[in-house]
Amino acid sequence: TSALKDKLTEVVPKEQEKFKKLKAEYGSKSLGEVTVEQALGGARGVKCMIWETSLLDAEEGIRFRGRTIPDLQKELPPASGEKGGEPGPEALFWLLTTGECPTPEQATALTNELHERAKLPDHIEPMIRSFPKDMHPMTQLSTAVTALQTESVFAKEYTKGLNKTKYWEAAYEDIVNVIAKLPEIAALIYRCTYYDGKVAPYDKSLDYSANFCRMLGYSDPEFDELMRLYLVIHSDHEGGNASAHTTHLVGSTLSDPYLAIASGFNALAGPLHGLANQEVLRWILDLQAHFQKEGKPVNEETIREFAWDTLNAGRVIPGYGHAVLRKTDPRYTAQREFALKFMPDDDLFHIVSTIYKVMPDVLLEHGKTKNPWPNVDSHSGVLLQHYGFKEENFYTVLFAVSRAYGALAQLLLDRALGFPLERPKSITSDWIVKNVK
Ligand code: FCX
Repeated sequence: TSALKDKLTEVVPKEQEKFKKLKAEYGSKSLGEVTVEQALGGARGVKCMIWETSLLDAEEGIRFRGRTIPDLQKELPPASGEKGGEPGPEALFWLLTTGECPTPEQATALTNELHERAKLPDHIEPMIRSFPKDMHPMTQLSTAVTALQTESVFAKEYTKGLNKTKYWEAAYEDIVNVIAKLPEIAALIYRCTYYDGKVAPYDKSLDYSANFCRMLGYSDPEFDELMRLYLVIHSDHEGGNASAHTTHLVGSTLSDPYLAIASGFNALAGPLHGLANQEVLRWILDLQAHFQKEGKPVNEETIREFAWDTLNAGRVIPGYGHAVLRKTDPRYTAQREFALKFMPDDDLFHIVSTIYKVMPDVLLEHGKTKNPWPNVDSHSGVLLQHYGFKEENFYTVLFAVSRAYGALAQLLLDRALGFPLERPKSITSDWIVKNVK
């Protein structure tokens, strides 16, 4: 049984009706023009995709189904069951897919459903164990999830001749199954790459995040809270970002959810996107080591000097700038608040705070980036380090586990709403010269 699937069976026909009306009423209206500059510039600001689960405002940041991160912290049930605790990604997934906040019972029902679906098929574990230790964890993740595609209900049913009206139901099975299996896959990659390959037994009495932490090898309840926060805030950032968009695009070919999310993970693995979190941490550690060697303190002046060295070498400052945001990312702020509460005296946190003081001015003076403020990746690594999670090459895998919740919630809606194959029009430079007046 699935409480969420039952709920979606009520919600989906209403959503289908809503979209039918939307098309009839607004179908012929314009969403704005597209300039040559936008076509050359990575389609920034071109409105041509529907993404129901979240919306990004340049000034205010992300809202999930209309809710800010502080709203989620108030309105979603805490995963630990303790008042004031962080909600987990299960409760968020309920909200993203149905548009409604779950009751504590509904959130728990989804946690249990995920536990029931978590077991990996036999071929995955030996495959991960056989990967070379120097294969990047994101490559391991994407390969393992692609190999998990043997389990796709959508692919099997489609081959048998699935009726279009049933697409979402088959997609639901794959989507919830893949989310359920990610913690063990990620934990296997982590334990095999950096440790003895032993993964703690799966504990169904815990919520998704706490069980994930145990399998990774962490048992501090504070770290569980951090993991819940982490998995919630990295999940969704509207549809145009590379990992979400890739998942949506690949899924639009009716490639099944396993293949679609593995493609999204490959996009997340780029240094301008999710991989920036590992780059940030490296940048901070390099900075620390550099000035230690020179016998200088890490302060506003030396950070400024190091930032200019990076910029003058033709590199970007990781963790700063954004394609849409024009203010401090509220996902950064949520992590900063966590740090102020749980680790106000941490050395690396102080460095992150000092970087925050000086970097916007440096980037403004540099004069290139449209957004001199920090993004989500600027803070996450330092929080993980505090709890002993030091392997920065793995950080993007945590981002990926979270991103699966958001990108797959929308993928479910894509199939429920009958969204077609995505196929924007491309043009050549000659076409522009000939046709654009
Ligand atoms: N440091 C130095 N230069 C930067 C910069 C930064 N942090 N951010 C932007 N710029 C530069 C760009 O490289 C570009 O230079 P160019 O004209 O020589 O090509 C110029 O400023 C204009 O870019 P802008 O329009 O502001 O930014 P884009 O939309 O093109 O790119 C990203 C957005 C996020 C890719 C860019 O700000 C960047 O490279 N940041 C550093 C990497 C990073 O933190 N990525 C994570 C983003 C996000 F939160 C996530 O997906 O996880």
